[in-house]
Amino acid sequence: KFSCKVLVVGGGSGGCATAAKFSKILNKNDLIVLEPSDYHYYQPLFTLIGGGANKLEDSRKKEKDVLPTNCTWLRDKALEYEPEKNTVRTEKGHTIEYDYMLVATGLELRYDKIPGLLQALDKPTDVCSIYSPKYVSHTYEVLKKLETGNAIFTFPNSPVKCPGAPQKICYLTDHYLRKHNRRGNVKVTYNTSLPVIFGVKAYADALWKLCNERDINVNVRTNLVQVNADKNEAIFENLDKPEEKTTVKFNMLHVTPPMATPESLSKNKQLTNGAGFVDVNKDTMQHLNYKNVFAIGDCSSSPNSKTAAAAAAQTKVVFENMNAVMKGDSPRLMYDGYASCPLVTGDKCILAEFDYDLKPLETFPFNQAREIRLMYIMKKYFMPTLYWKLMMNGYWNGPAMFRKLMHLGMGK
Ligand code: FAD
Ligand code: UQ1
Repeated sequence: KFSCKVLVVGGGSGGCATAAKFSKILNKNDLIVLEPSDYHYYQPLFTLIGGGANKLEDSRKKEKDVLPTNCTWLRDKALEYEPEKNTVRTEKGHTIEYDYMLVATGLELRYDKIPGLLQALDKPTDVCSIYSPKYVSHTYEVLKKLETGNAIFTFPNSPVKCPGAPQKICYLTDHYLRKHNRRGNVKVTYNTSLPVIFGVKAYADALWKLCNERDINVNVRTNLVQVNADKNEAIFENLDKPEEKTTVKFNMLHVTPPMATPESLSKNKQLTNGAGFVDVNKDTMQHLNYKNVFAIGDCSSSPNSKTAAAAAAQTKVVFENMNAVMKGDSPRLMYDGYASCPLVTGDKCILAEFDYDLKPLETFPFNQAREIRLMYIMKKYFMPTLYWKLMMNGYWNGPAMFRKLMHLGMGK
C-alpha cells in the first residue's frame, strides 16, 4: 500500500509535464507517478518518421530519464479507480491512496476494433499506420515501394489525438511520390469519417484548395470497417447510409485506428462521462464531482482538439488550480481550449492554432493558413527540443506569452 499527496496517473505528455511542476514543490514521497512504460515517445514526430524524415529512435527516451528525479515512479498500471475512497488499485495488486489525483492516461489505439486490421499490421503487408511506435517505421517501407495503384488514407469514426495527422501522412506521401516522379501512376485518396476536412474553417479552406491542386480525392463520412490484407482490399461504409458498403483495392493503406480512453478508466462511471472521458469542467480542468481530481490531455472531457500543444497549455491551469484547491481556495485559472496542429504538407507546414470557439489563435503576426517552410523547420527541429527540454521539465505552458508579445498587446 502506498500513499501520497499527489498521484499522477500516466507519465505521457500531460502527466510528465505537470509532475515536473509538482516535483519542484513536493517531496519525493509526496508525488507518485503511475506509468507502466519503459519508454516515453514524442508522438508528434511519428508523422515525420512515416514520411522518412526521421527514425523511430529520434522520438523516444527512457521514461526514467524523462520523469522528474524528485518523484516516486511506480512502474505499474491503474486497474480500478475508487474516487470516493481516494484510492487507485493497480495491476500488480497495490493500493495507492492520494489526497489529490491527476488523471493523464491519454487515448488508447484500438486497431482491434476493425476486423482484419491487426492481422494486416502484424504481418507486414501494404497496410501501415503512423499512430503506433510498433507500426510507424513500416509506413515509410510501404511508401518506398509504392509505384502504382491506389494509396488510401483513413480517419476513423471516433475521437482521435492529433486530428490533422491522418491527412499529414497523405500529403507527405503525395510529396514523396512527386519527388520520385511516380505521382502520375498513383491515385491518392483521403477517406474521412468526419463531415469536414478540418474543424476550423480558415484551415479547412486552405486544405480543400491544396487537395484540389494536388489531385487528392477526399471522401467525407467514409469509414473503414474491414481490411482483407490477403486480397489488398479495404471495405468502407457510408456513415450517412450504413447499409452502403464499398470494397476498394489498395497498394498502400494508411490506417488511423479508432481510439478510446483505457477501459480501466472508462468503466468507472463516477469519474467519466458517457464517452469514457474524465468528466471535468472545461475551463478549470477540475472534476465535476470530485474536487480533488483533475484531468489533463487526451483523456479529459474538455472539448478541445487532442494535441500535445493543448496538454502544454493545460499544464499551468491544472497545476495552479490544484494548488489553489490544496490551499482551500477555488480554481481560478481558465483554459481557453488552445490547441495547435502543425499540418505538414510536404516540406512546408500550415500551422493551425485555435481555441474552443474554433477560431484561429495564431502565435505569429502573419496568416498561418498558408504553407510556410519555416513552420516545417520549427516542427522538425525546434519542437522536439522544446518538448524534451522545456515541456518535460515543467517550463512550457504553450505559446500564449509569445503570441501576446508578437501581437504587441493587441488581440487575445
Ligand atoms: P500520452 O502522451 O499518450 O500519455 C498517456 C500515458 O498514460 C502513456 O504513457 C500511457 O502508458 C499511460 N497510461 C495509459 N493507461 C494507463 C494506466 N491504466 N495506468 C497508468 N498509466 C497509463 N500533438 C501536437 O501537439 N502536435 C502534433 O504535431 C502532434 N502530432 C501527432 C502525431 C501522431 C501520429 C500522434 C499519435 C499524436 C500526435 N500528437 C500531436 C498528439 C499528442 O501526442 C498527444 O495529444 C499527447 O501526447 C497527449 O498527451 P497525454 O498525456 O494526454 O497522453
Ligand atoms: C506546442 O506548444 C506543442 O506542444 C509542445 C506542440 O506539440 C509538439 C506543437 O506542435 C506546437 C505547434 C506548439 C505550439 C508552439 C509554438 C511555438 C507555436
